[in-house]
Amino acid sequence: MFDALSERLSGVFDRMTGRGALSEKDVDAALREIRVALLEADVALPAVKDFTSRVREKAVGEDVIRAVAPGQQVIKIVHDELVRLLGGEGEPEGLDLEGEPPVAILMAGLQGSGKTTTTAKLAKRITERDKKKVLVASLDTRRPAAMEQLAQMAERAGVKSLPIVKGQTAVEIARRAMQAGRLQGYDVVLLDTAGRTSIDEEMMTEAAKIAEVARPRETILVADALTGQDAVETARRFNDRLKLTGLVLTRMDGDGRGGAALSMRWVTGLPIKFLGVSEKVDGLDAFDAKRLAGRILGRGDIVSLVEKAAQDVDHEKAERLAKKMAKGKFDLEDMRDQLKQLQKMGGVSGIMGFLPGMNKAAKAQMAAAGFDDGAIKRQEAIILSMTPTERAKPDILKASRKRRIAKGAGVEVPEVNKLLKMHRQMADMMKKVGKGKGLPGMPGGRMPPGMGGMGLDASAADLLKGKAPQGAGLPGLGGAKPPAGLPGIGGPLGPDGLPLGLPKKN
Ligand SMILES: Nc1nc2c(ncn2[C@@H]2O[C@H](COP(=O)(O)OP(=O)(O)OP(=O)(O)O)[C@@H](O)[C@H]2O)c(=O)[nH]1
Ligand SMILES: [Mg+2]
Repeated sequence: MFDALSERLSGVFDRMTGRGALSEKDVDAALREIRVALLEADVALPAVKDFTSRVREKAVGEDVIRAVAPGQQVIKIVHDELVRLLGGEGEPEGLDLEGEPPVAILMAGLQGSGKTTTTAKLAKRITERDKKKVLVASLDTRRPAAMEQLAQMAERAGVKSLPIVKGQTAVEIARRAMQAGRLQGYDVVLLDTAGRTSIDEEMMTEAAKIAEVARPRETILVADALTGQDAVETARRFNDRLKLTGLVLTRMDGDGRGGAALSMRWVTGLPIKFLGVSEKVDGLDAFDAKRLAGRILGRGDIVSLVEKAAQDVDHEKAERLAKKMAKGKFDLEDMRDQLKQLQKMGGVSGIMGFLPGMNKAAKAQMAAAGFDDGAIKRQEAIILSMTPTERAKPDILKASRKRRIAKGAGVEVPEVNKLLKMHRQMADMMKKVGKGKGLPGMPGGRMPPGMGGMGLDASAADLLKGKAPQGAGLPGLGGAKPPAGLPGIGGPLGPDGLPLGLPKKN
């Protein structure tokens, strides 16, 4: 299931992340493809419309993280919206088993949807995971051998089933099951019902009577995911008549297109609680929207990178640095903060692949220039070998101090010089920015304050206008002229390769 959808979305994402900036047009084109992919996966049209409009709204909204490429951010947005479509974040809900025992759970659904199998699966799960005493009972008086089927499955699951008494009505069996539950100290009674080929009046009346007798805590609709939108329509109609509390989608192991699973929550508003994934009694998975979205999109790495980038921003430090920069100050301690920030983000290797404008050649160039995680660590070591006074006033660093520092950091003196030169260049640029001169190549110096490695406040408008703040926010990383201004390389700071987010100019 979802294979075709996964593949299509993967194609869309590849095209999106293969480039630096994304224009509004690019986003719309990607959304059109996503829309087609979802429709082909048989997702209900209104759900698709809602989904794409929400993604668009966010993608052109303000919540953009500058340290991450626009394409990746769109993937994260698509991911988050998919999670929402499937039922939202948070713990998988499971069943509500609260209340005075025996707690009844009523299973409903069309013929052959998997009610009996799911009843046995749930019974096993509740027995084993929730450590409850569970009784199952078949109210299926319609199909010959239906009761025996449940009894056999229950035995396989290691769960007790209500002894079969021929000739009773479904309502009578329900009453007997609840009585047995009470008298024999069961915690949970699962009631399996007869399936119909369609929802009819008789079935609904019977279901209502059963509900009256058993007072189920949960009424679960079992729906066959392979039937696509039919399953969704069935669920909607069931829900109009019975007070459903949740859904189980069966045959998720089949090769359906997945549209039922994707639209179910949106259309019915009911939580999907479990997924049936095989014919066996242990073939039941707790439903987890995040996990399923991850499986469909298959871009867990990018999603977690964007999440990490958002989390790792140290706002307070950023504020402090912004203030210092405004005064034209940027000492070695600040530079160290930047290096640390870079490491937090997974180091150079972790970030290179995600930067806009970093093609293979640029990466090779950077590697050749010796810009790697080791270099960052050495630079940090050099700064750490300095006294606080030296860090605050690097001007006092003469030959003897440099020798001491180099020794302390396990490097040669030229590397200390390189770092100092780089710091001077960064500080010079900070000063310029602080004095409001803006930076060459930066449109009007229009970069919001975003320090400590990345700002959260770049306007998406910039991203979409193609002014992707390439690599901005990372110490000298990224940009069309890759190695420029990279710590460890000591080249001049490239106009595109800003070492820091820069304060906004008006
Ligand atoms: N592959 C797969 N097969 C399933 C799953 N759930 C149920 N089945 C199969 O679907 C068929 C019907 O399942 P039942 O549990 O008998 O369905 P039912 O809704 O009780 O059917 P009726 O009582 O006749 O309405 C059986 O062959 C099951 O083994 C599932 O998650 N995956
Ligand atoms: Mg059955």
